[in-house]
Amino acid sequence: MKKYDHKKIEKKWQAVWEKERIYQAKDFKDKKYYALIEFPYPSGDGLHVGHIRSYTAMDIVARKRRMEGYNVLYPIGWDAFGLPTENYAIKTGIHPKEVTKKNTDTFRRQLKSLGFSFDWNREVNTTDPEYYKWTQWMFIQFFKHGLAYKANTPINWCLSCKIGLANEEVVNGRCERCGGEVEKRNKDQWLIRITKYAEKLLEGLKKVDYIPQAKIQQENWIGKSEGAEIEFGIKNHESSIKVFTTRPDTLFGVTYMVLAPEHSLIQNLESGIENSEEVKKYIEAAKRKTETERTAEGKDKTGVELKGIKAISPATKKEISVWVADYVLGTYGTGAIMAVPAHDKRDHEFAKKFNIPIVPVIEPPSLSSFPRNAEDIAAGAGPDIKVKSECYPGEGIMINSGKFNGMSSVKAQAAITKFVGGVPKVRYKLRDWVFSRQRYWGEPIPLVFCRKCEERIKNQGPRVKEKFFKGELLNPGWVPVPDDRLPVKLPNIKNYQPTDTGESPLAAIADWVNTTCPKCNGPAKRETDVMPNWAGSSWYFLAYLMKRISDFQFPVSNYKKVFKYWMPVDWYNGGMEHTTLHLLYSRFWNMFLYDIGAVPVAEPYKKRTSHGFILGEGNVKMSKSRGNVINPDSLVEEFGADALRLYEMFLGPFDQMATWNPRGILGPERFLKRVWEIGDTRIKDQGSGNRDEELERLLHQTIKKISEDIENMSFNTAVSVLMIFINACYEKPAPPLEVWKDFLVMLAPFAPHITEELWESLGEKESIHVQPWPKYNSRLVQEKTFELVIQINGKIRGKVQAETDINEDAARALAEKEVNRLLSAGKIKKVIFVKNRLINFII
Ligand code: ANZ
Ligand code: ZN
Repeated sequence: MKKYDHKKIEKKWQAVWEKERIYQAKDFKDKKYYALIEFPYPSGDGLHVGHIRSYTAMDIVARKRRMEGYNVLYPIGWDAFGLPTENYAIKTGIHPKEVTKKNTDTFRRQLKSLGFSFDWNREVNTTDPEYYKWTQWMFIQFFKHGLAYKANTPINWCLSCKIGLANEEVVNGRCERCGGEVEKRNKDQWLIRITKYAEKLLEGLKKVDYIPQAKIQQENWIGKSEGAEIEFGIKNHESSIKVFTTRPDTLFGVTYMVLAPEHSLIQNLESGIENSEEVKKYIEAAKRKTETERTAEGKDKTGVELKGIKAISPATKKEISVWVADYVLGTYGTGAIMAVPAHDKRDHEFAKKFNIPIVPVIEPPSLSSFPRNAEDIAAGAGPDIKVKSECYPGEGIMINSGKFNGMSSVKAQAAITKFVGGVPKVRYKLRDWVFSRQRYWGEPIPLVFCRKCEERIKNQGPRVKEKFFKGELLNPGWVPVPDDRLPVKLPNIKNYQPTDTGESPLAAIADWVNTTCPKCNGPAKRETDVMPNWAGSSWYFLAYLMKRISDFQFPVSNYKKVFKYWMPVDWYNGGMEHTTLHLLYSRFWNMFLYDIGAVPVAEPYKKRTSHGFILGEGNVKMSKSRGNVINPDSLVEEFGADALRLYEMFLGPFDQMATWNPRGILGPERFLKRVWEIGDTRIKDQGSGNRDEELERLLHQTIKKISEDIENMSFNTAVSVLMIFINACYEKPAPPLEVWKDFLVMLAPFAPHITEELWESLGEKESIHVQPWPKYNSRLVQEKTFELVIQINGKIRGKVQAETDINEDAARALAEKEVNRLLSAGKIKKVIFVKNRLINFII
């Protein structure tokens, strides 16, 4: 027997596949299939075993589709802008471009060593100027259509590093790099109006096949709420407090109001606030907290009353206290609430802590012990203890609500809104997308600022303004760089450290910043913020279709034909951690391109699934500091890519978390050695005409099971079925050639190298990876025997293995033997026989 030399075999076939381009997708060959994985960020750590899990899974799907006759596109590229690379550059002075090149070279080598069937011909890199010229062009489309605007928004500011941090760099309210304090600071930044698409993004979810968790997470993130805006007057003051509430039915139960610490009204009211020092101190402290910290459930509620300020309830006309408290956010609704402690849990906690009255206004259908009106409570009657200590968030019958008493609370929503002149309102949790980073390693935002153009827009009448793009009117002075001057390239610089003022390091490059206005040729300055990481990954599934991306010219409509052919992506697998950011951003981005006529479908992904993380031993995260990161290179070296691929699929249910077991790969390795032994020695020696009905049956059952398992991403059970099959073969002198061939074809998507080698050794001239996927014979799939259930008077009394399709007489004989003792007690009056299922003796 030849040795199973995985190193030699794997190298050999990888070279052949590359040369013969068997995984190359062909434009416009009918029956297309687009399989997609989330392209990696090429970090300095190299490929992670978690990447391999997801990529192997989709590789198996892609390979099966090719065998089913589809023209498959399974592409790969690099999401290469990002902070780790930039931080590394700051530390070492090595240009991020060089770092990226080195890291992508490593990733490419590693991915190739695993035998993935990627179409390497279409490799893209988001940091390639030919790539980001398109990202910039698309940003300009957002701008031209009025969906990009500059606004003063808070950023995370590290007080000791003196730089703005991305959200993911803030850990527990502290700077990830130095551990220092982080506070919110306001800065002018570019935002993209994703909120305009909130409803469309929700609607679109109805038409796609995403795993339920992904849909739910997106729905929650978009967070649609239907309610009303209601105004409360302020005593002796001309301004008012507007609140957004989803429960206008509880209006008579409002016992205080809260303004978010960011609320601008606090400044307006300042002269009337008796304890304004205390209030200011509270607001300062709130600035240091993240939203998650502020709103965490069970967190001790804090707040300060605005002494001297009273609001007037539009329902009862009574005076109520006004507070500032950080559990109310400045960024949601109107940044102010009407608090109803009897029916809202957060308000309830707050009211208990600060001894604020609690007035129930809805009686749960099951409880009737509420005091009937507010006067009773004021008179000291007090609500039932049970009611006072709990709060009832549900619907029911109105009480303590004047003329609305007795009405159902659901009906009261509209009635009370109308009664106080409120306005029905739909709100979304979704916020506009902050699209600025004060960094270097990102796509430059392709806009310049021109004073002269700003003056022209500001000073001229509406008639003249028609010449301008919406974005120019929204952002006077900002002018987009014309298409023929794209890309705006990142200049080479020496110092990647952000400036003291928190500006991007680009701001320090005077000859890059100073430019001329493309509109009026006057002096202008470039925008120095760059785009966030999420920009390039928002449309990369289109970039793959543009093939040699640099060959293509503007506008996007030049690619309509290829987009139309390939889109949408048929199956997209990726991490759950990307459901609310990347997945939502890219759906939005594509929807916008659809609306401007650049792409053929609104929803980019037909189907979305997700994989579970791989944890290190002891169920802890794999990390450098723990020293438990698994290096795939040494596993490929020692056991081979095929063994590693099989092990990753065998690790456990694909959609669940799995724990890495260093000895786990031994099972797949043993399996492959058996495959090799059978294929290399026994098959070659056999003559034709060999038949084995038992193995044939098992083969067809295996085909059926594997075919279904792959579609359901149940890869671990698929691998075990393959193992069962090989164990059965191993018991025999030699499996028949035709059976063996089908088995190899089925194994090929999982272990592409060994199967190709054994296939070739059978004298086959064409690659195993272009063979048709085997079909099963449904007659053979049926078990030869089944478990006959034996009943006596309808009760199960025993079970016995019987031949499939056994007739009644034979079944009766078998069954009588089995339950002989029990039957002898009485006379058999009747026998009920259900073919291939059961026999029932009535005695
Ligand atoms: C009174 C009320 C009574 C409320 C009640 C709820 C229950 P969703 O459903 O998530 O949209 N709210 C409004 N703006 C807020 C803000 N900026 N920060 C914190 N909370 C805010 O939540 C809407 C409800 O959350 C609103 O309805 C308001 O409290 C609160 F029995 O008004 B409600
Ligand atoms: Zn100008």
